[in-house]
Amino acid sequence: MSVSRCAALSGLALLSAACGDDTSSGGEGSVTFTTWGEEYIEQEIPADTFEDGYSITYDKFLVLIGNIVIADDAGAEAARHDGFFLINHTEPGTKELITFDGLEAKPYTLVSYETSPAAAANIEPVGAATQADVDFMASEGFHVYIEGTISNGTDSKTFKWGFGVPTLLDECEGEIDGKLTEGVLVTNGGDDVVELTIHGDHFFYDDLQSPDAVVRGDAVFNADADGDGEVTRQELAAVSLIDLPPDQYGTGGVDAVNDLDAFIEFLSRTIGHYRGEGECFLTDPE
Ligand SMILES: [Ca+2]
Repeated sequence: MSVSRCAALSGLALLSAACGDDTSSGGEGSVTFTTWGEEYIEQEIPADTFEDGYSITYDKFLVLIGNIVIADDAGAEAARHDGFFLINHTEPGTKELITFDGLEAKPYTLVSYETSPAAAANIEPVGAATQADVDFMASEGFHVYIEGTISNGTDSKTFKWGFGVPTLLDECEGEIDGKLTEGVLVTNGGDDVVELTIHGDHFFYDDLQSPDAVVRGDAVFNADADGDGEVTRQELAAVSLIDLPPDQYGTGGVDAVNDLDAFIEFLSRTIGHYRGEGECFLTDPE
């Protein structure tokens, strides 16, 4: 892979040995995976992020990340971690998950991970996450659990939502020093640090597939049918998408998403990213 990529970049064939990112000289390096929930989860999603002026603060943001696999362009696995890490991303800062050492120095273009429910025995709490959090996530079958507050500047509602849908984030790519890179790049003596970034605003997107989706709060805020100040998943499920404004909450080609709860459950599968804004191909694990 490095040969063809170098040749393509240089426009010259048969010069691979003189080209590239110091990956053709042999040796070994490592890859470290970290995770971060960004300011949106640590602090708030501010009103100017929302199309309709709402804002969000999170009090708890538990997410399971695991089954990390590194493979080369031919699909040969170089490293794998079977198991999940539980992170509470309201705890500030980047959390280190795992380092794979002794990898042959070369590009590995196929990197994947999961955000999926898991059994307690397969979950390792990270940082401020506790064994009680582990047992809670496992017994409920959640891959993500959030507690927070949505505010319109005057009034606020709380929410406590857990979602449990297995998701494989495959063929991840993101930018290294501004250059879009598939997977990871192991260099001799180097450590490629990959942030598996979690995006806290995705729960509030108003379209499942359009790149023009914006972040909205109105429909969620108004879903509190019994007016007790908390928006439950049951109340979200009572909101039919056809009753919302026609230019909002489009489902694209996604089937069987007819209410606001199913809509947000689908979005709960899209929170995992790669090196900040980088993305993966979302699918069901085998
Ligand atoms: Ca309520």
